[in-house]
Amino acid sequence: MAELRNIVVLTGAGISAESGIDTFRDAGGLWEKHRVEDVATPQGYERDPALVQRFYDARREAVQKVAPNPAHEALARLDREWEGGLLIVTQNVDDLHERAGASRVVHMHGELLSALCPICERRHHWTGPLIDRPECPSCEARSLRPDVVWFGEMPYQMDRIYAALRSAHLFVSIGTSGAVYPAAGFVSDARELGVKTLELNLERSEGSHWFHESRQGPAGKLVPEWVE
Ligand code: BV8
Repeated sequence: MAELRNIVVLTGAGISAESGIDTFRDAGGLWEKHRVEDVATPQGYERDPALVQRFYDARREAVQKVAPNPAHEALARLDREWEGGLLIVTQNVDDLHERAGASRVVHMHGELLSALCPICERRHHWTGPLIDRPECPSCEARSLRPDVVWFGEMPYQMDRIYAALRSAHLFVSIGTSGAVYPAAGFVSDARELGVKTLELNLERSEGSHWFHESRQGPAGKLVPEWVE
């Protein structure tokens, strides 16, 4: 791997599965019989804010009770030791990459432990519930929402992500079904740029055919093996 200089890693819910966080495929529809596409939309929030706040309050509470797994730890080791360029682009809204020690991380779909004030547009580190409509610490408006990117909203830091893909030599996708865009399109973007592509996933995904190489297995086993 020494000859490769810049790496972009994309992670999805599958990398956190072995930490005990349900993936969307497993939890999809299980949570109060709602699909993530229904509760993770501005329309869903408009329609029933309490339902959506409860959905995120429950996940914000749960994420603070689990720990990073060997896959997060291996990526954090790569982050510390790799002298070349590295960007971990995660679709996940948990903080397990950071808690494992990674720092070159971008949360393109936002973060559970952050609350966004739609009035003053400031973000606040947030560990408690939002259901009780707490005041924004900056402007005191009582409209804080989860700081996550819902369907139909623009993912965060897309310019930075595409710049990293343009200068990458290797694109590795870990634990994602390839069901949600624009993240699911990164592999074809990378291929068009001549970037080597590798998929590490429990099973073949919707995008497996795009990858030069696709390995199946649990991230807790495949990621440490790949990082070594
Ligand atoms: C956008 C945050 C453009 C919240 C999420 C109509 C209108 C508008 C947009 C669209 C539209 N139709 C389509 C779109 C685009 C849309 C989209 O892609 N829809 C899909 C349903 C077709 N995308 C968007 O809307 C995005 N925005 O396009 O904006 C735009 C342009 C200009 C101006 C404005 C806008 C925004 C999408 C972000 C949605 N938010 N999350 C929250 O988390 O609650 S998406 C959410 O679901 C996750 O973040 C994640 O991205 C996605 C689920 O994907 P995965 O992470 O892959 O999880 P999944 O469960 O699916 O798969 C898990 C995988 O792990 C599996 O493959 C499994 O095999 C594997 N696995 C399991 N265990 C393990 C394992 N692997 C390894 N080891 C294990 N142990």
